[in-house]
Amino acid sequence: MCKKKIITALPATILSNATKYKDCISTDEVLYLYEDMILGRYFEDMCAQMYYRGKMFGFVHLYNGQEAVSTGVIKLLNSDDYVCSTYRDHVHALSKGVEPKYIMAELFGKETGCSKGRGGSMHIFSAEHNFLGGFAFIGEGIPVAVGASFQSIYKKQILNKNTTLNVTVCFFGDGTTNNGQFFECLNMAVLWKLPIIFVVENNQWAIGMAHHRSTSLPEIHKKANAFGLPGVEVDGMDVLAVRKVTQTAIERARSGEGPSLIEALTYRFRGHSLADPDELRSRQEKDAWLARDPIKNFKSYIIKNHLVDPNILNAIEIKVKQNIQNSVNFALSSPEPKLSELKKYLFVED
Ligand SMILES: Cc1ncc(C[n+]2csc(CCOP(=O)(O)OP(=O)(O)O)c2C)c(N)n1
Ligand SMILES: [Mg+2]
Repeated sequence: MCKKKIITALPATILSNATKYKDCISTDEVLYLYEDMILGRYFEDMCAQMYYRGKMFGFVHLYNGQEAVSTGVIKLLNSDDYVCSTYRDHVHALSKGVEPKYIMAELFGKETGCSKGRGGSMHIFSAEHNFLGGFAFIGEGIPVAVGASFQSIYKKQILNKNTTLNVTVCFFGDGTTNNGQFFECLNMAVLWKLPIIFVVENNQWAIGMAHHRSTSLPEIHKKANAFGLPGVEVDGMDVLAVRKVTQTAIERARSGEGPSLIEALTYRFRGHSLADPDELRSRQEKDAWLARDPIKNFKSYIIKNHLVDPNILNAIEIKVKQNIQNSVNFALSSPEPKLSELKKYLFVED
């Protein structure tokens, strides 16, 4: 029988690397990153409240604990770059610039939601932001993201459109890397030198299955070697470390050199979904990761290094809370979709 292993620490090489990334960052960048992380955390906390008050239906998977990954990666993208998410998608959409009120309204099933209230939590979508979704099936987004990156390169190289090569970022979890689409898509991405970045958010668990019990080689980044693309491991609780490795991957993709894989080691602070009592993970393991909270750590780093006046951080927190309250009010006061229009968006209309 497999012995229970508690994953509490990151590899020493990762931890020692992380501090050296924290060198040159401007005050504006610090504030930009901090605000995005706070937005993600407060938004999800509000979702939990609203879910338990019966305002949302179906499964709702929250992102608490993983904010450094979304912020560290997406905040480096151009607005017309693509992001493909999973069912844990609210915060990726927020980082990509989808307004919280449209996501909240979607979660409430309202007509004003970003998917017109027909999608819900697992199907956040915004064509305007090149945010490709929101997918309930694991691994479903990977081929979609490969398709998006294929059209980018096709436009530039075959249709000779003289545009900047768009980059696609595809997020998925550790458990998903045991699915076939992952391997098939790494193969195609390398073969066609696609401008795509595969970001594995290794939060150590796939619902109640511990990562090391379900996979042949728990160091996922090493699987990239088999297909010939760079695979790097990063401390996913350190926004600056994530940002640093993403910069390299974006430069590679944008210049036509091809795909990269980033494995971000992280942890979800809540159960798999809001319906999960979260009884399978040990207290000891949870506490070890909670002590590495990416937002608290980034805040104390900012304060310790006198990067920003703490009052400014407090003001950001108040502003974000107000924004989220406004989003709830917007969602509450928005209309339901009309029953007669239930099938309205199933097919493209002429
Ligand atoms: C194709 C498919 N098989 C099984 C499931 C059931 N399922 C939902 S979430 C999940 C675990 C995914 O874990 P991981 O990829 O690590 O993502 P995380 O939830 O940790 O973010 C599974 C197996 C599914 N949604 N789709
Ligand atoms: Mg996982």
